[in-house]
Amino acid sequence: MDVKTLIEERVQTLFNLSLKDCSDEQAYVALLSVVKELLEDKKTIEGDRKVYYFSAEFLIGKLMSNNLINLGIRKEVKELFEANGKSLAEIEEIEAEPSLGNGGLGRLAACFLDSIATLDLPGDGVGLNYHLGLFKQVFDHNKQCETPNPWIDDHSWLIPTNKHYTVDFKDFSLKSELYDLDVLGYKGNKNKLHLFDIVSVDEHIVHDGIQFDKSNILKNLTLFLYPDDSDEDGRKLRIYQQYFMVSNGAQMILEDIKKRGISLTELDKHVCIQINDTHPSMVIPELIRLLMQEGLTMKQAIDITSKTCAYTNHTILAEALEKWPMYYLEEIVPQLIPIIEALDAVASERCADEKVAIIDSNKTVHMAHMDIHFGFSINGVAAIHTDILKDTELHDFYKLYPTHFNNKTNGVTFRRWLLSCNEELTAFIDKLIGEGYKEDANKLEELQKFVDDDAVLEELLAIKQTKKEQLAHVIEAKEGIKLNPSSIFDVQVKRLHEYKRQQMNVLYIIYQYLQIKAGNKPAHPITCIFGAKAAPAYILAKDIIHTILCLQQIIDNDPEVSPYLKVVMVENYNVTYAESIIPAADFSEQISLASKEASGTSNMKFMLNGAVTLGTDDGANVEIHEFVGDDNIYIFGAKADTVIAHYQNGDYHPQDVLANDPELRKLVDFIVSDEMKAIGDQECLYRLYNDMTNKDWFMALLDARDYIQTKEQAIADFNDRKAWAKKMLINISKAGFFSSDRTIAQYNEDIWKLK
Ligand code: DL6
Repeated sequence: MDVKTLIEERVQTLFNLSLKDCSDEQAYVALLSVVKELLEDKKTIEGDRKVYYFSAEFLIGKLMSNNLINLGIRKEVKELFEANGKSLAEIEEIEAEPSLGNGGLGRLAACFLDSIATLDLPGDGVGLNYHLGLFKQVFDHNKQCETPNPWIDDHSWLIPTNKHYTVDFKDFSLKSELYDLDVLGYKGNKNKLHLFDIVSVDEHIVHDGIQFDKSNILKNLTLFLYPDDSDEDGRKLRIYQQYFMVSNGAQMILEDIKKRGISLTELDKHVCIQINDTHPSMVIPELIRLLMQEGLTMKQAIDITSKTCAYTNHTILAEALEKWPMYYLEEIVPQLIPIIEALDAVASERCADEKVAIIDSNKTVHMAHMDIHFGFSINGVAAIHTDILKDTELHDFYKLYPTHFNNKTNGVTFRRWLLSCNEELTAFIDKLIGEGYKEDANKLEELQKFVDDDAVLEELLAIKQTKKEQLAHVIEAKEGIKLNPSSIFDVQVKRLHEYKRQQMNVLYIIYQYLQIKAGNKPAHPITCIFGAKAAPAYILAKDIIHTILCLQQIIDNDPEVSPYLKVVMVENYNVTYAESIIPAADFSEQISLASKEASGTSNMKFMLNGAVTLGTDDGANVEIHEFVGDDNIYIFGAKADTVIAHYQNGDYHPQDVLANDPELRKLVDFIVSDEMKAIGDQECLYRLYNDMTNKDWFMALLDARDYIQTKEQAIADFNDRKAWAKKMLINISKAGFFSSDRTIAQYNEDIWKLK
C-alpha cells in the first residue's frame, strides 16, 4: 500500500475521521504511527564487527522530518497534507524535541549516528534516558531561570525493550530499563540508540525550578543531564549516572557477543567502543571487571579492553577533563578501585612521571589519562585542536603513544542541516547540479561554475531573504519580537561560555549603540541574534546573558537606535530553533579565543547555508578558512600560538589593553553605566565588569578592537550584494568536506575498521 493511503487509513482507524477533517494533532499521531511501522520493517545493519558510541549526551532534535527524508517519503507526505489543507511543517512542529543533549558534543553524536547508519555501518549509540533533559531556559527580569524540560509523552519515538541489567553500587543495586530509538540512514537501513533508565525515577521530587534531593539516587538518577555539580552530592550523582550508563552498555555488549557464540578473548575483533569525552571513561575499568568475572585474567582483560576502546577528546578546558577524588569512587563503585589501581600501576611502569599518572598524589583519578593509557586511539576533532593536544596539552602522552594520536575533523549531517532545514536552497542546488551531492557532498564543488552567473547569485540572495522572513515570523511568534528582515542577521548561537566570548560581541553592540547615538549610522542595519544556555551554576555566564538582555531592552526602547541596531536573545535555544536560525544567517559568529574552541560545528552548518564566517583562527574555522580563501571569510584576532604564549608567560593583563585604548574602555564602562544600572541587576553587571577589566581570562579585550573593525568591514561589504552572493556561493560549494559522512568514513578507515 502506498504511504498516502496508509496515512489516510490510519487517521480513519484511529479517529474515525478523514485527513481533511482531523486536527493537526490527530494527523501527527497517525503519521507517527505509520512512520514507526515503516521503521520497524527496515533492515537492521549487521556485521561481524560493530562500533558502540558511548556518550552522556545525544542532541538528536526532532525526528519526524529526518525520518521522512531518510525513508524517501517526505515529498509525498507533504503533498498529501497540502491536498488536505494541512501543512507538513506545522504538523512536524507538534513533536516535542527530545532533551537529551547540551551542545556541540551531543549534536555531533547525533550527526555521527545518522552518518554511521547512512554509510551502512553497524554502530549503535549508548546513553541515558533523561526525563527532564538538560533544563528549559526561561527569561525573567532579563535573567536566565531554569525549569524542567519534560519531553517524553505518549507520542515519543522511544521503543520499550525487554532488556534489563543489574548495576551494583556500594549500597544498593539498580535494575535498568532499556529504551531504543531507531536511527535510520539515508540508504534505508537502521541502527539503534540505546537509552538506559530506571523505573523508580520520580519527576515529582523536583521543586523550585530544577532543585531536587541530589542524594536520592533511586528517584533522581535519570532526571537531568549534567545535574549541577557545584556541590559534592551533585558530583557524586554524576558518577552514579556515568557508571550506570557504562555498566549497562558493557553488559549489553558482552551479552550480545556471548549470544553470537564468540569467545570473550576475541572481543576486540568484533567490538569497538568509542568513548565520547570523559563522561563514559569508567567503561574501561568496568569492562575489565566484567571480563574478569567471566574468567579472564586481569592481564588478558586489560589487554582486550585496550584493544577495544578508543577515546575522543573534545576540549582542552580543564573542566571537561574530569577528575574524581578516589574516595567518591570508593563510596559509590568500590568494585572498580582495585582495577583502577592496577591500571595506575601499569601506567606508572610505562612512565613514572606524575603528569601522566591515573591516580595522582592527591588521590584523584584522572579519567582522560585512563582513556589515553588504555585506549588504542586518541583523536582530536579539528586539525588545530589535535596539534595543540600533541604539542601542548597532552604532549607527555604523545611522546609515550605517538601512533595512537590522530585527527578527525568534525562534520555535520547534511540531511538535517540542509535538506530538512533549508528546502528552498536544497531545491535550488538540485536544479543547478543535480542530486549527486546528497550521496557525495564533495560534489557541491560543482556550484563553482556559477560563481559569475548573475541569475544564480540573485536567486541565492532571494532564498536567503525568504529564510530571513521565515525566521522573523518564528521569532515574532515565539518571542513577540519583530525583526527587520532587510537588516543583516548576525548570529551567535552556541553554549554560553567565556571562551566563546559572547561578552566580546556585547562590546560590539555597545560600540554600535554609542556610534548611532553619536550620529554615525552603520553601513547597513544589523540584527544581532543570540541563542545560548548557561550552565545553572556558571555565574559569570549568566551575567553575560543578563547583560545581553538588558542591552536588548535599552536598544528596543530607543527609537533613535532601534531602526539600525536590534538585539534579540531567543529563549531556550535548541535544535528546532537552530533549524530556523541557521538558514537565515548572514554572518556566522565564531569568535572564540584562538586555541580554545576544539572545533565548533555550527560554523559548518552556517557555511553550508550560505552564511559568511566572522571568526578567529580557531577550531574548524582554520580549515574553513583554508577551503574558502581569505576573500570569503573574515578572520581577526590573536593566533593560537600567541594566546598559548600569553598563558605560559602570564603576561596578559586587560588593564594594559585598556590603558592604551580609551575608546575600548568606554565600551566596557557602559556595562555599568546609568542606563544599564537603571534596568539591570547591579551585582551581575559589576561582576562581569570587574571580571572583564581585571581578569579577562579568555582575552576578550585583546581581540575586541580587531573584532569591531573586521565586523564593520563585513557590514560595509554586505552592501555589494553581488560580491556578497559570490562569497555565499563559494562557502556553500566548499562545505562538502564538513559532511559527517566524511568524518565517519575516516573514523571507520582509521579506528573502527567495520565492513
Ligand atoms: O566536538 C564537538 C564539540 C566541538 O565542536 C566544540 O568545539 C567543543 O567545545 C565541544 N566540547 C564539549 C566538551 N565540553 N566542554 N567544554 O562540549 O565538542
